Amino acid sequence: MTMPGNEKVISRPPVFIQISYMKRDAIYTGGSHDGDFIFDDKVASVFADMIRRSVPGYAQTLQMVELLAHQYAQTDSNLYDLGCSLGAATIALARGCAGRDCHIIGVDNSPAMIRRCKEILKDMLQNRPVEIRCQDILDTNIENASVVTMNFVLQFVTKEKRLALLEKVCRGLRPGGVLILSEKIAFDDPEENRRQIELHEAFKRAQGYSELEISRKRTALENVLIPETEGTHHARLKQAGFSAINTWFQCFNFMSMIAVK
Ligand code: GEK
Repeated sequence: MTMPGNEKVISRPPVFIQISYMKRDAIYTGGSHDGDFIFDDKVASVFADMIRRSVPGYAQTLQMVELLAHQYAQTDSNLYDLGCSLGAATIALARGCAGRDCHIIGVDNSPAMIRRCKEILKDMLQNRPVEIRCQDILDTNIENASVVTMNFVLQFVTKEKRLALLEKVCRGLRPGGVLILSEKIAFDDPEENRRQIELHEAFKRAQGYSELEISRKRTALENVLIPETEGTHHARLKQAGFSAINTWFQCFNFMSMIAVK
């Protein structure tokens, strides 16, 4: 593909976390599983496989984060990956803005994720300077930013705090900067909501998860991952100060939006 200024974007494979890090997720197969889902060592050790087999379109969102970073990253600006987990979207940002003197910052409040993320990035980005912080994204200062990604992260933030977080992101973006917001979503119509949940569960079955694993994970996430409708997201992004808001991707009850300042 040829971009403005005749730069070339090479279409690359979308799975950025190397196969060597892909230990199979079998967390919900045996034993007892009480309590809410947490991003601990056990989850971090299988996360690359877990998210790939649980989120339809995940690989596509990473591929487009790279493309969108290439399109929107401004020279001498900061690029943030909020809720970076193992750094998959951080790598996509780094690849997208290559050669533009951008500073890349990945943030996650799970020490287990951050430990593993640092190992993976050392391996995969070699000498690229990327800053990885173990911090709550509610406390992260956003400044001089041109691209911010929240790839399936806002859904874990308490509903009451979501607007203030998006306002902060918008304030920290340069004019023309973008937020890429990917989320699991809900639907107003209960019938449609049920249908989309069934389709998502069919996807998980096709990825090799058993009925037991699917139902245990559903219970564990119930109080932790709170999805909202596309309408709620668009209205909130507008209220937060973004001028152009679009959904660029949807697969069942998973969606990715781009919001331009
Ligand atoms: C990817 N973006 O691979 N502050 C910091 N981190 C947080 C917070 C918070 N308040 N809440 C949740 N997290 C990644 C995938 S996973 C998505 C993101 C999923 C972190 C949490 O620790 C976890 O690592 C991540 O957000 C969510 O593109 O598990 O569905």
